Amino acid sequence: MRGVTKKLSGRTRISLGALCGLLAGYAALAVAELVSAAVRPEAGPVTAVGGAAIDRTPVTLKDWAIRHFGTHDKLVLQIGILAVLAVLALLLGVLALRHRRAGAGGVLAFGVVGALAATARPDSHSAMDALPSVLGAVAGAVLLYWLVGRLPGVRPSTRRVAGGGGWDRRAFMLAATAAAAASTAAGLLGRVLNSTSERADASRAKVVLPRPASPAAPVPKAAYLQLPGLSPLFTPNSDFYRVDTALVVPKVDATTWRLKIHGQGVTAPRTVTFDDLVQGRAGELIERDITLACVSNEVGGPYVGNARWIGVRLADLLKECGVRPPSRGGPADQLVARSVDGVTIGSPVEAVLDGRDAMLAIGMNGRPLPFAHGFPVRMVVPGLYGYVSACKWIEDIELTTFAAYDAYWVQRSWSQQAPVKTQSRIDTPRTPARLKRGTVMVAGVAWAQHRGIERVEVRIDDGPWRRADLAAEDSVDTWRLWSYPWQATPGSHTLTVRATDGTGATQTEERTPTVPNGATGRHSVEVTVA
Ligand SMILES: Nc1nc2c(c(=O)[nH]1)N[C@H]1C(S)=C(S)[C@@H](COP(=O)(O)O)O[C@H]1N2
Ligand SMILES: [Mo]
Repeated sequence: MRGVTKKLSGRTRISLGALCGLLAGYAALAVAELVSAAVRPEAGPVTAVGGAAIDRTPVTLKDWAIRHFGTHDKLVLQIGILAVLAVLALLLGVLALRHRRAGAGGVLAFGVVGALAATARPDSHSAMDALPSVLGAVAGAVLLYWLVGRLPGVRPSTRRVAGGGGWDRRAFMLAATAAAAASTAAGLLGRVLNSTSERADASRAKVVLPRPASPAAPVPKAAYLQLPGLSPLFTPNSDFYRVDTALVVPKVDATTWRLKIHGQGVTAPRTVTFDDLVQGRAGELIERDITLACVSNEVGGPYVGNARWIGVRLADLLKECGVRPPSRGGPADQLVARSVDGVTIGSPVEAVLDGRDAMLAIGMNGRPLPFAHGFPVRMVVPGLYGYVSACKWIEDIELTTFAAYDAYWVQRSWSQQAPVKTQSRIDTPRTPARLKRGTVMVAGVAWAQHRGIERVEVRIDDGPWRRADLAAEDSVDTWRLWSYPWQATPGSHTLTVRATDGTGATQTEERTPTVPNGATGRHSVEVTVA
């Protein structure tokens, strides 16, 4: 007799069936990963299904995810998808014990789902995007059919029947191990190929940021304030918050990048290259310090940062294309920016052309834009939340009306118009600090982009509002650092902050949620003094 023949207990059979399912699922994803490297990294089934899930996630759940997982929200989603797939693969494996064809067919069905998701993505321009899912599923289905066939009692081959329902355990384990190893190799190779986007990397490495025709005004020394726990005036790129829908950060080759400007009232449509921007052929290069804020930021939250941007003044470019603001008879009141991954962001044309430093940014804190922050080009408009102004990986600008088109986030219940709300945050101390009596430096940031911050006040418990010491203003578009030396007394205390903007309006006490156009309310921290 060849190999070890022995009857399997029901439970062992089920475990082995489940193992076959898992291996098949693993092989399917690995092959899909490898194929996606040849097609397009974003066409992989997990990325495609994840992207579709993000687009369909109810706003409250998305907001909750951003709040709880922050920048890890996407990782959590991917792990979730993999966990669901693992369970389904186990079940298909067990099903295949009885119905080998049905099990394999189930794997193919998942391939169809992945293929549909991949080709339906807004950034999909080719039916080729179905290939990773389809080929992955075929590999998984074939493997499942074949592996399960080596288990006893599954459409037994005449030879094994002769063996008396026994099975060749060693041969099975060898086959399973070989399948796992081959899948791992394919998956890793795919990963490596997918993570190297040589052209985009090379194009970014080659960028030499131009000298701006209009440099930023020198930052007053007194605008800086350094205290332990306090945000720096400029947020380093590596610490800058990131909020977007991209499961795979788009890696765009700057040398082939193009931006198309067209639409209502665009009398001279134009396509600009990265070189046009760098050489100043698309408008004056300006350098400005602008604080960016996310509408999903809770009171006291982390989704706000300040950077020095270099870019082309958007108003110059738009005027050259013939665009006029609505107040001067222009037909379009909405500028819709579209990114390479299909996300659209709608900004008021009036705001973009009203003299503020709206720009097509190519530099962030002295470096080309990081890929995660929109390389090669993104929009920045002071005074508007990111979701209505700061399109990353921009490739198209269309002039239209708010009546005619709802941009990505607006379709998901956020407001069409969203100027940044005046906010202030206590960076130090943080709940639940335990402090020593005596002088405690309370410090933080306050922002009201394009209106400026005029005053920041701090209140201890229910006491009177006291003026904090404001660091000097860099510009009306940047946040201001502040501090307040507090004589801490023993006990539990609540410290609260409020800001007043350049128009004299004080931040409201009323608590509103982030949806639909930004949270209001005051930030406070709880501390205990011993
Ligand atoms: N293409 C694209 N651009 C985008 C987004 C996005 O999801 N896709 N998110 C916007 C949102 S909601 C914000 S707050 C800012 C965040 O920019 P950052 O990630 O560079 O901080 O980018 C904006 N631009
Ligand atoms: Mo945002």
